[in-house]
Amino acid sequence: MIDLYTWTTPNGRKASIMLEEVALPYDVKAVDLGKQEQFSAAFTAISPNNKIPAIVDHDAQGGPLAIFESGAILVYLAEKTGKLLAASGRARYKALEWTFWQVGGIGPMLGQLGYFALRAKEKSPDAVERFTTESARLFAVTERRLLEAPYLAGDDYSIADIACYGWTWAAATMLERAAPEIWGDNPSIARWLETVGGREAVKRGMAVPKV
Ligand SMILES: N[C@@H](CCC(=O)N[C@@H](CS)C(=O)NCC(=O)O)C(=O)O
Repeated sequence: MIDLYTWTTPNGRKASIMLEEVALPYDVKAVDLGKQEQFSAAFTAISPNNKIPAIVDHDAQGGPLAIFESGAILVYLAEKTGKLLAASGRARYKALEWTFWQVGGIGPMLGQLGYFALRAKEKSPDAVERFTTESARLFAVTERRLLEAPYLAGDDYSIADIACYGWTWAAATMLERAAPEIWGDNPSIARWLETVGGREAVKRGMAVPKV
């Protein structure tokens, strides 16, 4: 059995979508970020960076294994099950490339945009401008990629699509209406959101955790 430590955020949902896709049984441990539960001693022992998602695989070789960072979790679960990441060759590196592009780009930039535009006590037009421009650029990259290929890694659905789905869905839902000048016109992203969002495993993963 795998324990999944998560909350109602796009990063957390990468792990729950993946667990649903590969059909491994898992136990959800909700970490309420609003109550600062990510800083508890018990969670710090599992996720030393105090962020969700994290997993503990009680059936790992050599005994229970704790893993934090969504990219590492996606690769681990793909390799454990032999699903959604090619074992070798070009397809593997395309999937890793777009997965880590998400972890280093879309996640942090959208996270900072959300903070400076919505939650910061002092408004910083420079910071809002910086993260708005970078977010728009990243979605233009996504749109171009999905114009040339059905999925981010190429012909096949992979961990790269799982990494990007939650953040892209959240951005499309919020920015398309609130700030169309940031979101732009993205027909290929819209097609991909419908395809990926229509998967039963994705629907189930997006509903985790139940709060
Ligand atoms: N690079 C990390 C980012 C994880 C992350 O930012 N998690 C957020 C929720 S979406 C979190 O736990 N925030 C709590 C905090 O910052 O205190 C990953 O991809 O797993």
